[in-house]
Amino acid sequence: MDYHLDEFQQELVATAKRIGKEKIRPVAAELDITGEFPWDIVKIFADSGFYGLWVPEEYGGVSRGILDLVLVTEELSKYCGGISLAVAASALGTFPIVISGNDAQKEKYLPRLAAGECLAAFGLTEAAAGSDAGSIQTRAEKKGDKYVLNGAKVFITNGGIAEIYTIIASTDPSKGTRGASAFIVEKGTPGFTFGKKEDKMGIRASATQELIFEDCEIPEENRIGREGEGFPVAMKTLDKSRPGVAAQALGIGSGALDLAIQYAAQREQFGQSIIRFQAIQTMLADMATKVESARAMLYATARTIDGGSKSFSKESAMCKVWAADVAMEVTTDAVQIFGGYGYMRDYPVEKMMRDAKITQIYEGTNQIQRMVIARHLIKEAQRAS
Ligand code: COS
Repeated sequence: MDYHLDEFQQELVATAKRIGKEKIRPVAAELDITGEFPWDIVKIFADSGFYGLWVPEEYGGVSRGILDLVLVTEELSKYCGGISLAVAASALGTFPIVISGNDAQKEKYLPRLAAGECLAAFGLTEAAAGSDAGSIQTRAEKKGDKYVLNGAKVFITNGGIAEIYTIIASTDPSKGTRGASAFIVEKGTPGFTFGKKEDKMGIRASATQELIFEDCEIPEENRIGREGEGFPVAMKTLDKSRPGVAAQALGIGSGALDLAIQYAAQREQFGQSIIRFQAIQTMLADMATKVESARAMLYATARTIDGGSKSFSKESAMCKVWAADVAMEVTTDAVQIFGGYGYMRDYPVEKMMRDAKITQIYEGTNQIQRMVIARHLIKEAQRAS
């Protein structure tokens, strides 16, 4: 399908494809084993201008938008769903500042982030606050012109390797979701350390680590938005970042489809290549149809956001839920087409299946996305009646 990308976007995709082929593909399997973070590739992402895409021009970016982020993430994820996260997770960590930060915060942090001189990470999830994000326990207590943070955040993508962290903490536990606030915390701040480094099923080239705050003092000027606005800041951030997860899922699924087609064309059984069998053709046709529908919905959502729509939670949840489910189905089918070889680590499709799984879980499980969608449907129906 021709999505009529502009010249800048076509260039962007071509650049991401080149990096994917030349730099990511040769190391993806090895980093999947070692779990090493690919700093050399991040440098290439930075030099290619990827980190400036979602940052306004006046703060060192290029004022592009979600569609550009999605295109880059999709393309890179065809080669490795873990390495591509070094881009998308920094976008997630930067969005609270872009969306709700004041001028001083934007001036201080965005130029470095846009240049890719450092990465960002987003800290919401806690051991006992996953889907129920409103029940966070990390406390930010106001003391004079400072906040003192105590608590821990788990499963943080870019944890340990990012320099800038946007953290949601409770400033008033009695108020629940209305008592949370958002903060910028820099790596190296006394009282801010890193805990458990996760050993994951997939996306193993992406760093995932616990953040620990022990009497960590943050200046008041690092609070994003007003006190009590942290939960809406987090939700608005996720509305914008979930298409990035959809793009990661789409790239993984699309990459697995390409490999399955190539393999089916060359693998011979019963005296002919297996792509000539209707059973395989039907599988490939279904896989391709699902991938294209995920892409169409994702690009439409990204254009809705970039076009300036005020409310897009439902669309964002829809494209995330659909692309993630498609990625899981398509990568599983790709392993099936590869047969016994697909199950072995010598071929890349089993990694894709492992990488795809996380997209149904993080940035809100697919069950939570369906809840968000249903809540919107109910509200829309009430408005219409
Ligand atoms: N944009 C702006 N504000 C929003 C919002 C959005 N998309 N979604 C909710 N809010 C506001 C609500 O309007 C409400 O404000 P008021 O108290 O002023 O009415 C407040 O936030 C609380 O919303 P709600 O009542 O819907 O909160 P719930 O506790 O029911 O939780 C879900 C809502 C489940 C959707 C939320 O907790 C969630 O997204 N969970 C998944 C978390 C997640 O994605 N984690 C991944 C970690 S980050 S990688």
